[in-house]
Amino acid sequence: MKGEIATRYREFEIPGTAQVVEGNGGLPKVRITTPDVIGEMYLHGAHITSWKPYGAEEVLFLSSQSRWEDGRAIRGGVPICFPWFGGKADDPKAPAHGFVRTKSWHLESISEVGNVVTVSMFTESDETTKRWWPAEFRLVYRATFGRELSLELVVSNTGRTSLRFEEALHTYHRVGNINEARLRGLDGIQYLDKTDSNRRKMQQGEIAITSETDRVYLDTADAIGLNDPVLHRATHVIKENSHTTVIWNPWVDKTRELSDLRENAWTQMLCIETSNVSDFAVDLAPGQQPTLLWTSRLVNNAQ
Ligand code: TA6
Repeated sequence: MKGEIATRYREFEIPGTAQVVEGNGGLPKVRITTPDVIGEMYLHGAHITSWKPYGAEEVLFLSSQSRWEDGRAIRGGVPICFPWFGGKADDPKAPAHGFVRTKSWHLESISEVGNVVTVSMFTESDETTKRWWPAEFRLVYRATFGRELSLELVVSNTGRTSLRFEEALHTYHRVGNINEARLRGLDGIQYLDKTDSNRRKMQQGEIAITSETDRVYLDTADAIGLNDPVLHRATHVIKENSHTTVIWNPWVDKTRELSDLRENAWTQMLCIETSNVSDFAVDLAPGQQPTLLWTSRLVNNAQ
């Protein structure tokens, strides 16, 4: 298996910088190593599982109990939710958060400029996707690894009819201790509280996580600052063409319900999800291709 993956993807290799190797569960992953950054991205779900800018600790949370198999989502890193977010409104049997995070994507290219590496992957409609969603589409995802991590998700409507979808980059940020972490950038923004029957509420001031938190912040394009006094750093999340931000921490009980999260994992993770969901689902005419842009940069020792 090992040799087979390396052989199969040899044409994409950049010696000493980027290789496709066998990852967890035998799944192929792109491993990136430059003087500026270390990173990992699986073809399974085009799923980024590691981003470590030079001199910094791992930025992304990855569950030690994650599943690594076709048809299952990786727990942690950056799952891509598409074409619906959460449950599918008209089909309770449909997979949560859509189907692109549980399928293998195609590797399109790996390129390097200076110490910055861009990996491009794509997936498109097929017999399996049409079982759940009749649309014709193509997704291209470009991930640029450097001292910043930049992600571009380009959705194309390759069919003849208009389509509507939701999308999210469901990023799991690693924190030193969730009780100490603080989020800025959503003050005065309305949100739907999924832990309280989707009641509409207003955010006041910065966010401290003190219980299960599952909120969809609406009509916001603002940058987010995650302050982490335990890891002595702040992470800035900047976005474009995204009108909602989801904030999630499962806390104690919900963590117990999730078999791919260990007992106290909730203390070390916080999801900040750049998205277009709920009232901000995207309508796409044939031939159109909007790009969801997400960039994160670390500011060490911000405290
Ligand atoms: O983004 C928050 C959320 O929608 C929560 O409701 C929670 O279910 C979480 O996603 C994880 O979903 P998953 O399907 O990965 O277990």
